[in-house]
This record gives sequence, C-alpha cells and structure tokens, in this order.
Amino acid sequence: MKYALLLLLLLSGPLQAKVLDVKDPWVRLVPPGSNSAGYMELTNKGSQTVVLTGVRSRDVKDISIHKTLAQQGRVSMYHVPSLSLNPGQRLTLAPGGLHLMLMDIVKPLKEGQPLRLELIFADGQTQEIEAWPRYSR
Ligand SMILES: [Cu+2]
Repeated sequence: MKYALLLLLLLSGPLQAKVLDVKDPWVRLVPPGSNSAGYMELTNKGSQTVVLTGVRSRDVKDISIHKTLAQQGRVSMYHVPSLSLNPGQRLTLAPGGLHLMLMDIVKPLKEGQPLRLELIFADGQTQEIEAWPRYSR
C-alpha cells in the first residue's frame, strides 16, 4: 500500500504549485557568449497578491528583472527588485519594457530546446517554466 502511494507520487512528478499563469514564455535566441532577455505574460488568477522576487536557472548564472526606459532619445535599462501582481492583474514582459535579463549563459541557447527557468516568489514558493528560444516575436 505504502509502495503504491510512493509510486503514484513519483509518477505525478514534482509537486509544484502553479503560482502564476504564464503565457508564451520565450527568450531571445543569441549567439553563445551574448546576453539574452526573457519575455512572457504573467497573470495572477489567485486571490492573494503575488510578488515575484527573482528567477534562476541551472543554465544561466545571472538573471535579473529589468525595465527598458526610453527617455529623451536615449534608451537605458534599470533593475527592478520585484514584480507585484494583485489578484486578477496581468503583467507583460515584452521587448522595449519589462524583461528578464539573462547574463552569463552557461549552456548556449538552441532553437527547439526550452530554457528551464524557476520563478521565485516572496513567500518562498517557486514555479518552474520553460521558455523557448527564438529570434523575435
Ligand atoms: Cu536588461
């Protein structure tokens, strides 16, 4: 009986909560050695505010949340410490705005090979997603 339960748990895979609804996660396909950026649409379908504090990956050493800002003809990026989503709120990470900055990519990105990312939330929960490398939207 115990054995059957264990087997069932193993078959069902890691027990990870889906904290956010993540639509169309993708990363810009860049040559090895270059930095890349990750994009997706996040929706909080729960009843609690969700705070995304970071993202990590086995294949990228340095991932941070960035925002691109165009000001007086100059484009710059700044670091955003966290993203907060109220219940029902949707947030889009897209070129020219919010994005995940991927620096020090250990395993070169390849078309058709998803990059595994782990979203880290303020309450300690994590959520694994797969972002697909491609040249543009
Ligand atoms: Cu950036």
